[in-house]
Amino acid sequence: MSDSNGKGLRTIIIGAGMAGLLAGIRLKQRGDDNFTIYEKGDCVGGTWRENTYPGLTCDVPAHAYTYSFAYNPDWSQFMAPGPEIREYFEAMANRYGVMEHIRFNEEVTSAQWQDDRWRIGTSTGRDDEGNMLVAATGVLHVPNYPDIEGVDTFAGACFHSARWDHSVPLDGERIGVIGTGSTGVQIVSALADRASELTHFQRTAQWIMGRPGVVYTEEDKRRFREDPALIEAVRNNPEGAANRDRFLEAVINPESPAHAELEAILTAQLEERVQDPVLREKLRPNYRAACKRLIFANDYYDAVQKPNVEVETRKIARVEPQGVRLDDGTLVELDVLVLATGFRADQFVRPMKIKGVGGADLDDLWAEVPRAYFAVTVPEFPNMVLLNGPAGPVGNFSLIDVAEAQWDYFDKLMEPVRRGECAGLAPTMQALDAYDERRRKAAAGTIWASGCKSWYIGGDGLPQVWSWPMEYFWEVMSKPDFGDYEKIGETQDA
Ligand code: NA7
Repeated sequence: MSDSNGKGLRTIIIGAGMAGLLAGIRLKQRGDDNFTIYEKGDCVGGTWRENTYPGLTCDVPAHAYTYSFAYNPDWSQFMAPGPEIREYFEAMANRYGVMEHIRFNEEVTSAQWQDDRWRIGTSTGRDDEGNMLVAATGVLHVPNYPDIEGVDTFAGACFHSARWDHSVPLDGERIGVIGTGSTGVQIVSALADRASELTHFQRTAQWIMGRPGVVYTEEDKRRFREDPALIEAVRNNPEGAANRDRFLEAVINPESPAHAELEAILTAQLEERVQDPVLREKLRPNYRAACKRLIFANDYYDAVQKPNVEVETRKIARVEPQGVRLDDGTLVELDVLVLATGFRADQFVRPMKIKGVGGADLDDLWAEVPRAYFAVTVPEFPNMVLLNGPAGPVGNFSLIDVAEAQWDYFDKLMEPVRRGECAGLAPTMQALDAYDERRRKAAAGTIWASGCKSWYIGGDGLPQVWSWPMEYFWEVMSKPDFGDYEKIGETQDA
């Protein structure tokens, strides 16, 4: 039972990455200590804990990839390296007193809405219960292993980019990298000067945008520390905002002048920066710009023009103990093989088993594709919020801003529950269906649906990405429409 301000209510948070920590911090800030964060790993950081590959860099400017309430004047670069971001989250977990709420090395394996509350089971056999369930499990956390014959027969070291084996020597080795997403591009850029021979196996060429390689000096950091308005200026830089707006226009409306301009900029960069016409044609995508998530890199074109680096576009036939056999019979001999082959982006909270009202199974509702009302809540799964959940704004923006808006929405949504008016709130199925129909229509008209393969595309063949202007997202997140929600369990002590 809750008291009138909901202090008796308990929150279970799944995941101690950026979004799970945010939920914990926000609860602490409202004076609520009644929560536990379950984390399957042994430290905080989520994607920045799992990914430790050489060259790991966030593709959003560091001062924008920062909690709105905790600026960091010490970012070393305009785009921060992964380890620094993980340290930032660790510092935040300590600063806001969230660390002691985290149970590490404990994975939530099941969650069930029963007797007007969530009951969860964990990998250590613990049972716990709470009134609210925050699924902050991240989007890209289940590695996609390629179905290439013979991968397990390779005699050297072979690992997925998100399972980097730091015991494996890289200097002077013959290294192969499969995959040309943002990860593969960053790894190749970082290893070009270290490998004796580096082969980048490319199935699909990528559109690549140069990014500022600005390194902040101690003097810059001192100025950021003394004058937070300078940080604001980076976060709200009108040129950056204008570029973002133009980019959004380009992806939502592929026939717009903004898209033509984007494609012209990317094409000019390719032509100016890659000298060898044969290599240039290998690197030229045969689909429209930004159909796949745009890659930001300032050193990839330089890396692949080094004499020890090869972009290999011939098809991979299989992997053999000595290396990669191409389908024309050539063997590329390797010591190390990195699988930068992406993630299964449709998993979200899965493989966890989640059951809602009356035993409703999330796997059933998500059989074709994960669905959530405005990307945050799910019918029959009361008081459950998905932070950075299905079809949210994942395209080249700060997911921190997105998670903060989603948390604020959930916080407002839970007011009737905190007041004791009901045990739970979930959107109606009608509301989800109506939203989803609009979403599908909008998604079908975006650049992401223009005919390339990418992790944005879901089981229904449509992009699982927010397909309207961001203003609309901020607007719908600013205030829940309670008319689309139903109360579950009119109990409590109101
Ligand atoms: P991505 O962007 O999903 O890229 C995966 C890459 O792996 C992509 O180039 C794929 O080629 C390639 N791939 C996957 N399977 C195979 C097989 N079987 N053979 C050859 N190539 C294959 O994942 P990333 O980790 O790079 O980036 C994910 C996100 O993390 C990124 O968008 C940022 O948000 C950060 P394809 O293009 O499908 O031909």
